[in-house]
Amino acid sequence: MKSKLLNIVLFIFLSFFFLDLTAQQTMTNVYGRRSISLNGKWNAIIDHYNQGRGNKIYLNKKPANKIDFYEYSFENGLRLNVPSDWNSQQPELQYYEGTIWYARSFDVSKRSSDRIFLYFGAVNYRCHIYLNGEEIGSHEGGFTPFQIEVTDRVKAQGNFLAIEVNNTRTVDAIPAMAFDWWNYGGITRDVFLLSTPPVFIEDYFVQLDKYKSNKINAQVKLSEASANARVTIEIPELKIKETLKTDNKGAISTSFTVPKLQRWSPDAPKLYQVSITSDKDTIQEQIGFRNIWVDGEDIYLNDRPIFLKSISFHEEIAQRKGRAFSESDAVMLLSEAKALGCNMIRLAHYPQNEYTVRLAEKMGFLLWEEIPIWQGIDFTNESTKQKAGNMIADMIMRDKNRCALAFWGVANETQPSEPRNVFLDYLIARCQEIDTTRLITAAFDLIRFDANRQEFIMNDPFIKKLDVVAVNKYMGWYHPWPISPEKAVWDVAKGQPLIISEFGGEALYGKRGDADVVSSWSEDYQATLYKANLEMFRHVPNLRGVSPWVLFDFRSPFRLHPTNQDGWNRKGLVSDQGYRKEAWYLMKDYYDHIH
Ligand code: GCB
Repeated sequence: MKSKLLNIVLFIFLSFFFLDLTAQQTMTNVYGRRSISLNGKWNAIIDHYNQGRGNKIYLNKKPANKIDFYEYSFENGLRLNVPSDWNSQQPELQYYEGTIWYARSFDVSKRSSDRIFLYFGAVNYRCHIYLNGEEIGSHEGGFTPFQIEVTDRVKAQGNFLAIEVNNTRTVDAIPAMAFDWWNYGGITRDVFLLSTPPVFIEDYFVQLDKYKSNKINAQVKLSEASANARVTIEIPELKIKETLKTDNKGAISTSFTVPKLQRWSPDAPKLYQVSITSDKDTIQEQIGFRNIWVDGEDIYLNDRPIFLKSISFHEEIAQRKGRAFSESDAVMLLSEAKALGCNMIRLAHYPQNEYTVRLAEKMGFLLWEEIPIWQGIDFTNESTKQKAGNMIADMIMRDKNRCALAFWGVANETQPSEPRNVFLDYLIARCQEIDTTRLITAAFDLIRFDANRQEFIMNDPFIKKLDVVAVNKYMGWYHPWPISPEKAVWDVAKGQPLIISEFGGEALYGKRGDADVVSSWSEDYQATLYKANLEMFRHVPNLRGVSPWVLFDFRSPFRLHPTNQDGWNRKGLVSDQGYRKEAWYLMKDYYDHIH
């Protein structure tokens, strides 16, 4: 009893302690703010035995007299690009998992009343942030943004910023100990200093009503919870302009009826200029409007049933053997998906950078975005559950104004259990606290062939909680065919729309081989596998979309075969050198003909 009490006291103490240092939810539309980029070359120190924090290397001390010495220096050592991963920047860092310190100096010329926020697009996986010798925040989670207010901490000149980054895999992390992609460490996305007026437009949510094609709903929240501040929303092309006064939470909520609206769709990705103005602040961005909902076994986009021609990729540029992080990286990844004839991207398996999300919307892709609840997650761990909830909330807060976003994915390949159900219920609730307009989905790999019924079936009652059910099924690769593809009958998620969210097999580009032999790792066998799967899809009655795994070969320490894999997952339709494999053309033909 005593020790239980002690634990509770300790828990409360630790919660406060960590809360104090935790980074804040980011403001909406960072790319529309006044900002100073802190991207570029940073100094770095590899700290494999975690000595830096104890030695307070973030103080960046220099010997001042004859007896002083310091066993570190940020100058004249390793230099790393930010953003980027560290693994691709030095051969000896390829497999590195541990701590690396990043540091740089910066100056700030600010208007006297400005507030200043330090913003990170993503740091993988944990980090502590030190400014001018003091720890000012920490963050966990490798794919979501965070900010820390530094208004009262920055000087006009000579600020010293140090970030202690650690990408060690742990059982309580998300993802956890093993996953099928490279564990790229570092400051992997943009770093900015954002400046705002004292009271600024912190958050807004402007989207078309889920079902009504002529009703735009808008909510705006100021950074200060005070009533009677004026907020104006304007969409000039739709002749919308309305000024409202905030309630005592500093928020407004309204809706507009628009008789003539051109809705966004993959074929015509129309966006409108939206501007929001408050007393001292103004922010603009391009927003699109569309309806997406489910009725029975169909998914409706703008009142018409749609078949989702999807593809997945990791946030990686294979040729560079590193993380993708820039707009030109996004152009590369998305152009290949466009060429394949896709109307959707399943962003695997974590929120990818905002350049990709924003460009995908402009290019006409629907998006499925998920957090890395990828196998092996400890569903019994309460703090992991809280972390996952925060991650999904951060993802939605960042992207909720992107009409391209059609799906929030809560998990990939989980096994039924009570703790799993509680965990996923919690994630769905966290999604719906912020946004009830998107479709909720999750990918399962539990399909099996029932020999008595001669049918593919799945037994996981949790699917009833989802708008759309998704399954990953590797027929012809991990599972030999128990029946020929043209006879394959599916009785899975009847009454709900179903997406085959992964299928495929590996082929080493340029390798010819026996088209019937799985272990030939040949383009010929991969093509056979695609033909068979595409045939099977014709017999899945509630199939409303497919998403082959995967667009590009990607790096993964999961993959052990020395010659055929060599640390790569070779299920790509495009090779690590950017060449299309035979199966790419089969998929292209399928997408060109299915509607
Ligand atoms: C899966 C996973 C995906 C893997 C893939 C594979 O089911 O969702 O992340 O990369 O299988 O290649 O085995």
